[in-house]
Amino acid sequence: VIHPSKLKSPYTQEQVAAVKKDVEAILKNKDYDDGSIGPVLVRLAWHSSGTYCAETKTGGSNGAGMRYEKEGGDPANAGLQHARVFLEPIKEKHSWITYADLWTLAGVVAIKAMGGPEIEWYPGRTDFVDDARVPPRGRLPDAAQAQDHLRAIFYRMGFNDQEIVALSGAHNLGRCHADRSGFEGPWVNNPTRFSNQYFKLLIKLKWEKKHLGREAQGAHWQWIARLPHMDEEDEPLMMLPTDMSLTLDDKFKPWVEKYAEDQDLFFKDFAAVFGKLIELGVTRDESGLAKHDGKAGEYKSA
Ligand code: DDH
Repeated sequence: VIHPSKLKSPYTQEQVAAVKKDVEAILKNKDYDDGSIGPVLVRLAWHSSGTYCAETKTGGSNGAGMRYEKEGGDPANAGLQHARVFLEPIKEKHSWITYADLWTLAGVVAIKAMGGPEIEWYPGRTDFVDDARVPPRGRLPDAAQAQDHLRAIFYRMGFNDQEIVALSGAHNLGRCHADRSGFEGPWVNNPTRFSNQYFKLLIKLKWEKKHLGREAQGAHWQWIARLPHMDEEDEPLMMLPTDMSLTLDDKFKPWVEKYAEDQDLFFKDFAAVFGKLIELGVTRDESGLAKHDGKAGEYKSA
């Protein structure tokens, strides 16, 4: 099976560079959240990929199933319509790019622009023409749960414990919105700058349980804490039950500690694992285009 870098690209390098430039240009947005649409673009790339099931070879970013109500209307994807709407003018301008490629590329561009690592991205994803192959709901993680659930969800995609912790470091970016997930607040004090701060704070701060009283949305409580310089009126930082479970597990915790100590190691591992995430289920043929039957096989190495 051929590595995607060796396959024919459906787009020229100039075309890809033009889309990257246009994504970079829309990231800063003073009217949105913390001044950047970067975090929600990263979440779009992740949620479009994170439906993958290695056993049945279904789900994943190929197909751009979130355009359909079946996937786009999944409560787990609440809020991602904003990300898709932000990217629409870029899709209109560069109509040759598929949604599946655009959503994953935008996530990679956003991570880099927010100070994160360069992540390898390969083109060739194709869009479904109807919703027949859209993966079932319920494949994305539920933040109210703990380690066992994280393992069930991420092992299904083919990730190991180290990769689960590295991927979770994406919560350096962005925030929770009460009207989207039922949780609220940012994980770190500079949520538009990619770093290993999330791991440092997970270990260092004294986290307290805060009840949210939103049982209807499934969110009962989250963890909150403030940095020494923060006032009582300042919005506190937060951790989801799943985030905290990384520190309560013998296999996960050593990785949290390593990434808290060594930002270079975190960047290197994050780049590798995010690159793997956006390739899940993308099986291209010799023309460089991904099929929807999962038959073209998976590449092993370059
Ligand atoms: Fe996440 N995430 N995520 N996450 N995520 C939320 C926001 C963001 C979980 C739950 C939530 C990953 C893993 C997990 C980002 C990236 C990644 C929100 C808040 C919840 C809840 C949504 C809202 O209210 O707007 C859970 C649970 C897991 C897990 O089980 C590990 C991963 C792997 C990534 C990734 O990108 C690799 C980003 C970025 C955000 C911020 C979005 C925003 O709008 O800001």
